[in-house]
Amino acid sequence: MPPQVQSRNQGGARVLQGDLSALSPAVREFVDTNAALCQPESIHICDGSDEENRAVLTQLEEQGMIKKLSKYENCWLARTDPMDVARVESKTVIVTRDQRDTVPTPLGGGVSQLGRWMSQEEFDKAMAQRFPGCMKGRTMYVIPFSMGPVGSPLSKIGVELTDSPYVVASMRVMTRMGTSVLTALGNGEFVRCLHSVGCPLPLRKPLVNNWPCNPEQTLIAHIPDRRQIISFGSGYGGNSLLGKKCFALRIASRIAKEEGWLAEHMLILGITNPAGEKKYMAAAFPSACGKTNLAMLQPTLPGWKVECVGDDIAWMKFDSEGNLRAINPENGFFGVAPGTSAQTNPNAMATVMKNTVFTNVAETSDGGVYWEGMDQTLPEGVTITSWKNQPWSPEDGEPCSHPNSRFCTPAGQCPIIDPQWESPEGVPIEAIIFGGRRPQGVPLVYEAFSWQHGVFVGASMRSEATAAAEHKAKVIMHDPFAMRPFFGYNFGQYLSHWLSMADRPGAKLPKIFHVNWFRKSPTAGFLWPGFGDNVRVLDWMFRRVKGDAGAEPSAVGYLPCRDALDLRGLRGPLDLDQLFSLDRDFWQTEVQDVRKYFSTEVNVDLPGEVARQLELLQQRVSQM
Ligand code: TSX
Ligand code: MN
Repeated sequence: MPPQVQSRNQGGARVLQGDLSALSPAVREFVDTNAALCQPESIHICDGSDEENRAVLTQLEEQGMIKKLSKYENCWLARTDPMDVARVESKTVIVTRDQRDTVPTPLGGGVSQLGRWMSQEEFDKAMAQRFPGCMKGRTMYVIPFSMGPVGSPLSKIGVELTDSPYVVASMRVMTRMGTSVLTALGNGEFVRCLHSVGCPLPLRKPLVNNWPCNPEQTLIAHIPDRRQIISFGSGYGGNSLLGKKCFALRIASRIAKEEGWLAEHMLILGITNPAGEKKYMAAAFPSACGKTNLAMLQPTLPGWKVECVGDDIAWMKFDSEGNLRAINPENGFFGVAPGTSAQTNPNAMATVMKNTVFTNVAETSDGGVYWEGMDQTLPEGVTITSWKNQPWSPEDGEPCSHPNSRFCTPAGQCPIIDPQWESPEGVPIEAIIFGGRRPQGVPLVYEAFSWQHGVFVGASMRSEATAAAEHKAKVIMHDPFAMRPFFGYNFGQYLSHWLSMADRPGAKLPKIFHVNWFRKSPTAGFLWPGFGDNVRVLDWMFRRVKGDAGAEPSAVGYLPCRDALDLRGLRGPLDLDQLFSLDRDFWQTEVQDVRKYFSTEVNVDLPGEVARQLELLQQRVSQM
């Protein structure tokens, strides 16, 4: 037994792995303070090794939290408490001195849709109600992690304290984690992340599915001024893997504003044309638009190649040459499983065949996984167990997998991972794509007239979303920059920050585009085949960036000239007129809806330039 196994911290917690005295004074102080508060039985400083990972997975298996999937290599299935299956927006808050530093004040005094503010006093009370003794009988894991390649000038370091071994296993996939991060940190700054499932031992009531959580007391709080994230009561996804939405979007967007860069909810892809020229693009889509599918696209046009840098988050900064350099701060994909298939995303399917933690998907009797839209005919005699751990058949009427079920899988395993995906200087972004799921009115693609117009296009983003289970109707929701749940500060100030990029001397501003793969004909179905054929749209953007594709101005932006889209080899007929048609009534209504949204939700914090872009759009529409 190594000597440190005997050691205890000041509060009496046994140190199971690692050496507290080897931590930097600031990390040590962070661990000691929170161990004293949460009173864990033991402390484990994560080193990120394979042996540690095996031990954590074995422990999870013994606790009945995960199950080995015999059909694959090192793959696991977790079933959560059905009360803990998604991010909880209503319980996610940002703590600042003034409410206006977090959210604009809605006109008429309603509740902002652009984030939730909590006062320091209210937060202190909430903290004192939840954290004292919350880790009793459990191990507190210390997870040093890097968002971005270890040592990259664009990367940032965090330390997450958690009582969930599921979080340890997931953070090892989603971030760079362990001893190398502590070395890179030295005595530098880090984001302080504290997480507890909120179930001290002995339990006050029995667990559901062996999944500890405390839904009544769930709270996910961010204190950007102190670079702190404090999460209680949920073990799931973005609520507990604090490097992802909490750090890489909410806290990072605040840091980015201060430091002059951008932290965005964007995929990053590399695209190579048949001549071997390569460009990088970043794209923001609301949920249910197939962002991960686009990030891993298999092009149908001969000679084209798409490679994946990231599927969810981009950190972007102009370098000294004026190029916008982007890194993917993550190390894995935490993707929605349902809808992923060999047809829609063969590269994702290949990625998840090993070293993957699945959560809330269905299980096959031969030790595999299953979900809605997997489009896989099951071998004779193979049966399905649902995410709720019940025998399942298609006639049941309920889905076998939870609609928000996930795979958590290493990015490096993606067959088309970009050779530069871990480049410390980042990849040069030449186009930014916004998009939405718009069944009516919005053309397949258009290009913004200017950076300022592009910022307006991002601010005006809307997408069709399946509303809450109570009302089945689909509604077109506003989701500016696909960041609505993820802004780390006032959206009006965020828009000013985006606009300010145009004032940077020497900055080569990327072109900005808007796409809509989902336009429908009033009579038939989708007007665009989508998926691999989307490369035809990327090809037009690629040539626009190079300066050799035709475009004509319209009310909404530049549209491809008649012959500018490469449609060779497209199967089936295509109604280009309908796909690109602009209807004056539709766009007048759209302008009114966006105007109403800006004035109620952004109110006095709306930058004058964005208001001006709305006026310009209205004028162009009225002249259609
Ligand atoms: O991901 C999608 N993409 C982007 C792909 C790179 N999806 C799935 C959305 C749910 C997450 C799409 N669905 C896309 C798309 O481009 N387009 C559509 C709509 C569509 C669906 C089915 C067909 C066509 C369009 N089928 C046939 O044409 C046979
Ligand atoms: Mn996302």
